[in-house]
Amino acid sequence: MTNKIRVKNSGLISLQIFKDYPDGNLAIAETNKSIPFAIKRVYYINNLDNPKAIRGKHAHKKTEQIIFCLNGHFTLDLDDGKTKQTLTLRNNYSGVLLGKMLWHNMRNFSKDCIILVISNNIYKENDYIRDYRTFIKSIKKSESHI
Ligand code: T46
Repeated sequence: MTNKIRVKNSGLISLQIFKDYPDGNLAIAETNKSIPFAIKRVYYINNLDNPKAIRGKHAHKKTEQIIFCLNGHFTLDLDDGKTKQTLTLRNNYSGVLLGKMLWHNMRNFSKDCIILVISNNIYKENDYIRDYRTFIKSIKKSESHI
């Protein structure tokens, strides 16, 4: 994965790791240490057997999340309304911040892919923008208020 994220409201987040080779590695996601917000929700996505699946296809109005690939790999498309960037996430100890108003798609999953997401908010469907034209309109509207 690149260490240069060009889209707004994103960035790489590295977990603290204890490497006990060959007895395993221990990675820690702790609020106000590696994780820059108070964690309210954790969910994971597995059984990604459909090679044509595209997940995400939305932005969040306020919720901030960090997405990790715990196993396998997948492609993450990011779009802040101006800049677009595509990353490949592989099983490692760095995640990508999905800040507010950042359109994201996940696709091209390996069959063994496991995605972990840490969120600063409980699930609220009204925090999602699931229509791309509405997302672009909201970005333009917020820019006109600056
Ligand atoms: C995101 C990406 C990275 C709930 O009821 N509670 C939850 O906490 C979540 C995450 C989902 N759901 C329901 C809503 C849908 O009926 O589960 C169903 C599947 O969710 P969705 O289609 O939004 O899944 P993804 O993979 O497209 O998106 C998910 C998160 O929803 C989203 O916030 O940023 O992962």
